[in-house]
Amino acid sequence: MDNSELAELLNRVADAYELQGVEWKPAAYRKAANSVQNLEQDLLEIYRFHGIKGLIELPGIGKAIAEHIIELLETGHSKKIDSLLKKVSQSHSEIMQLEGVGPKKAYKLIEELQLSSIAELKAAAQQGKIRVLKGFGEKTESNILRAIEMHLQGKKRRPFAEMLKESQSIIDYLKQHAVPQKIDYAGSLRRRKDTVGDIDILVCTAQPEELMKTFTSMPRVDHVLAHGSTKSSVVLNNGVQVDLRAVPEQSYAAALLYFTGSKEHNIRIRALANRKGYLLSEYGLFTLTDKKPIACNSEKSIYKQLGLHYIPPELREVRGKFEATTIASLPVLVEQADLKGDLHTHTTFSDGNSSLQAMVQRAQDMGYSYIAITDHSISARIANGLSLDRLKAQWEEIDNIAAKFKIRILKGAEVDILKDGKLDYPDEILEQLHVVIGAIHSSFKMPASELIHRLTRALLHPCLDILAHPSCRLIGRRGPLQIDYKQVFKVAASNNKILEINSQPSRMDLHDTHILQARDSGVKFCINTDGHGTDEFAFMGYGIGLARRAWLTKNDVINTLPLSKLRRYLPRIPQ
Ligand code: DGT
Ligand code: CA
Ligand code: CA
Repeated sequence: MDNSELAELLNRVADAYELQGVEWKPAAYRKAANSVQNLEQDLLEIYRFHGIKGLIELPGIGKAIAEHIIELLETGHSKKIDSLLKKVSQSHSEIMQLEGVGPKKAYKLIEELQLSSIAELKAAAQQGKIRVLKGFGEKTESNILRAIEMHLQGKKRRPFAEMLKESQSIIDYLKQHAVPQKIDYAGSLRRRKDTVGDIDILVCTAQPEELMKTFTSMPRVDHVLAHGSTKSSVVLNNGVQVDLRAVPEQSYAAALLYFTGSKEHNIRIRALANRKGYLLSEYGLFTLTDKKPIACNSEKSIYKQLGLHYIPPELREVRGKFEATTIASLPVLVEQADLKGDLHTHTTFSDGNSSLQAMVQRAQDMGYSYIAITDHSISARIANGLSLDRLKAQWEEIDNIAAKFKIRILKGAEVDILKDGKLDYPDEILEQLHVVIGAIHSSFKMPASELIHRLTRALLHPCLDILAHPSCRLIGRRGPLQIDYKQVFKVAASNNKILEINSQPSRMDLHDTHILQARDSGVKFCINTDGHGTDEFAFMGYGIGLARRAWLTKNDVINTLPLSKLRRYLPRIPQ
């Protein structure tokens, strides 16, 4: 059982407890699942070398859960978990996770309609069988239908981070077992799109047959869609499709360009090549008249031959901006090394997995010069939000440890934007916080006009600095707030409020097209991890990818500024 399989199982245990109305356990199992999912190392390996102690040291895993995990690792089964899951099938979990359904409604639907799959639920909704149930109306029925559609779509496209990890493990496997000369992932993954349909991998090898055989017989392959000497496709046992292409060395650069896409970028660049007297294909760059190959050993040299600057994969989309990539100079896109700090992090004070001190230490080790500690506010009960007393205790702790660190620790909070747009701490407290991040965590389905009013009121609060994960979507689970974003961007821009680009794999929020729109309205951004443990600082790269796809430079992102200049945007930071 590998980490992903184990994490999925732990999540199902959480679902099962949730369906039964058990308190606390669902959150505990979800925390453990999250922790396992984010591990770099194989859990089995940790257990082998460090025993149960190694497991308990991991964030979110206590003794009881560790014991179940060991049983699973050793035997593939756990008596308690097996009997629990008998009552809750995979489909039940899926029904429960539909947007707006939740455990209580799911339980009722499953019992009263005797459901065993999402397809049956869909049929029931289409036949009007849901609206007649007590507590469900016509509106709920149509909401459920919409949620099912989104779920089915979400199944097709997966979060970038999950697919990146998947592709890296396949590349590692192929490197270990087949020794390719060159190997890269391409497609939407290389363009760092927020969701990825399938994984495309390109190789150059002297033994394509052997490599293809290694690929199609990898242990995680569920079935093979195609098997050839230059092209194979498989579906892994988690449903992810992987396409592999093998090309000769002289075609590698052109093939990488081709399979990186996007399709629309390819079409434009090919047309441009034609206009300049060339033929560009996945096999190489040739003269148009006599088809003579022009040696190009990198994508850069192909672009150069066509009179273009190197276009980073993130910009290879069509956004009415292709022409911009062909003229003068391209912007220097923001990159990880530009960031001076993270302005959205959680600790064990609220729902984080690592202590305040551990978070600060890791941020310092990463070379940051500041970190904002932004635990949840009082109303966020599920997230263990901080009462005023506990918030003040946190300030005290920050003051006590500050001298131990070179990095500056900013006192912040992720403050709930309540239904009426008020912020969840009194003004005299907000005024003492160096960083106030406002966030919507409930009532996502209010009418658009009320949502806009709610957000506007929050953005007009003099103490609100940053709007966290502005669209509130969860990839594949909850769609973005249904509002006219331009209105929000306008209010943010004219009041100097910062929009967050949240790097959590399931959020990736704002989405790139919204970032482009917001920037055109004059908004500045802040790329944060919203990290709930020291291992989550590594998520920053995902947010950077989104920012780059939206053409952001260092100047658009406030956390590239040194502390002294950051005060321009966060004026309550003391000297
Ligand atoms: P995805 O998988 O839906 O997230 O998106 P992509 O962009 O990875 O698309 P995919 O996997 O269908 O194809 C990989 C790349 O191969 C694509 O970005 C560009 C190239 N490609 C595929 N089909 C065509 C085509 O019909 N024409 C051109 N010009 N390029 C194509
Ligand atoms: Ca793809
Ligand atoms: Ca593909």
